[in-house]
Amino acid sequence: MLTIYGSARSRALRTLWMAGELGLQYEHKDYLPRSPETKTDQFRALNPNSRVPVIDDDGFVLSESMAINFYLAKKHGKLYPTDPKQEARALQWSLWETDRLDRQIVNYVNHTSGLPEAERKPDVAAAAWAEVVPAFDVLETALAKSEWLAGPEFSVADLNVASALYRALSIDLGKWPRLKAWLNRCWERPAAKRARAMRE
Ligand SMILES: N[C@@H](CCC(=O)N[C@@H](CS)C(=O)NCC(=O)O)C(=O)O
Repeated sequence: MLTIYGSARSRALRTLWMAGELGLQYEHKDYLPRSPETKTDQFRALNPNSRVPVIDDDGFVLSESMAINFYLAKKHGKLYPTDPKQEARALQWSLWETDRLDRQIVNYVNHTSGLPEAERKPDVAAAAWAEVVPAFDVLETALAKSEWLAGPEFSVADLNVASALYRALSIDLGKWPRLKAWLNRCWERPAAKRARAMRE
């Protein structure tokens, strides 16, 4: 039995989207980040970082959203590039996103619209945006060469990067038309819509 720990209002959104793509049955422990459930000894035994998502797949416990999606896709033989070069490309984009965009996009959206006005810090938003813009430029250039990030079709690479860019759906992406079209293509998938509905 697969158990997914983490609310759709967290990075577990990525895991829930992947589970939907693969048609998996799972138990959902709908824990919010920093909730009391994530501070228990029982949860810390699963993830000493006290963070979500975490999965327990018949006793195989794994954290880190990108790694979880690679594992699930590979195990179930779907959305996983079998060619070693495309597999490496999928890893490249997932690691790149974690480094260049994961926190930056959250900081930008939180400090421009997400947080209550009194808690927003314009300097944090500006610093985040200064990193988001060149990263979006990189994606725009890559998507001019290929419709998908790792190979000829939608894969774990697209799911990992597009799911992490959930908050970019509320940003004006007019400067990056290919990025905008790709993001919409990804989020129009039925499993993406179902995951999104769990959050909104
Ligand atoms: N790199 C980790 C990040 C996990 C993470 O930071 N999760 C957030 C929720 S989106 C969390 O649980 N935060 C709790 C905290 O900051 O204490 C991943 O991608 O899974």
